[in-house]
Amino acid sequence: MTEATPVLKLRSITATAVVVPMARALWTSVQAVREAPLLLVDLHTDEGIVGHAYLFCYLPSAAQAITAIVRDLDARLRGREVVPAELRKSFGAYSRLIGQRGIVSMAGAAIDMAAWDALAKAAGLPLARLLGAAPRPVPVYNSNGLGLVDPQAAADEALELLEGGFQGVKMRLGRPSGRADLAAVQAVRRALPDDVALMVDYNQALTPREALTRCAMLDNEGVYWIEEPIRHDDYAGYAQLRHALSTPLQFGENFAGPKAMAAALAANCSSFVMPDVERIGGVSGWIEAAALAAANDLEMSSHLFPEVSAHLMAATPTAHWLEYVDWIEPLLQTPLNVENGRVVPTERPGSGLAWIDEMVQRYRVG
Ligand code: SMN
Ligand code: MG
Repeated sequence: MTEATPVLKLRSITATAVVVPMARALWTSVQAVREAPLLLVDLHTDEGIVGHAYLFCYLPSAAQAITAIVRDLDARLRGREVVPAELRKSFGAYSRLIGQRGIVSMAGAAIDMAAWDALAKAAGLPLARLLGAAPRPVPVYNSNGLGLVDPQAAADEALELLEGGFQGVKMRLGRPSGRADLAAVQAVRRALPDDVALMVDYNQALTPREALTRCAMLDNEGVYWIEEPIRHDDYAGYAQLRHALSTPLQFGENFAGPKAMAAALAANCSSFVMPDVERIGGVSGWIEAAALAAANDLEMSSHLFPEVSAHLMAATPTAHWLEYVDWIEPLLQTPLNVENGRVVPTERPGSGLAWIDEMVQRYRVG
């Protein structure tokens, strides 16, 4: 018999804000993102095991605000056992009055992810195995770059993004006119091999009326999915669009927890879903979301966080595509391995995150 896994005691939680230059800028319909504002969260235990997680904060100021929330939670959770369900209850009480959305819920998700990482390390298992799954290959699309650039530049960049064997790429849309978007989509589609999936993402740029016309223009252009054409919470609008289009609709990065996802599924408004681990409630929230997707026979992709998502997708019954971005890579001791268009979580214990301290110091802010 092997020795029982020790119960971990939470000693402290620390947060470190970094701003990491991105190899390829991301020109979305609303904002050009050139640097990744990340928050590294470390959960220290009395047993010496450290659980790691990170957040993508969208705005550097949000990283500072989340740091203050993590400090509150550190004071509240010190001395507790590292048991995600219990930590979640405590976080639920802490955040009930302000509400579990936005940056508050992101802090809770980071602690949940770090706790699961620590537990997996204590068990000597990769996170996928701790969740009852075998680390298995998951199809991955390259979501770096490919913003609102002119059609030729987009076509050239799309080809560059296939390096490493990617079987899909995602381009951002939301130019001033539908014709300009169409020209870019046609140029990229022509440049890509037929068997490479082309996803497109509006980042909520269109009104429901614009979306009906502009998405219809793309309906026969070999697009794999149309992502967030309209406001993320306009479920009636999504249902109407879905009815009007033959190209699948995709959304979910803005689901604020599994209950929001359940409401979207009840409205039967998307062909696919793609929750984001920092907004859906960390690993614990993801498990609930994956069960919802499975019960509804809905294919589920991941949003950002490819390292932990590789483990989560391995444990997701209806796993579809993993979204790959390389933003945190300069800080990682072991970058994610993409081979033949697939990513396989490693057999190393935990969720696969370990920081290069020197690089953390280089990009540290605040
Ligand atoms: C996205 C993610 C993060 C920052 C900007 C845009 C995008 C995606 O919605 O799905 O990758
Ligand atoms: Mg998106």
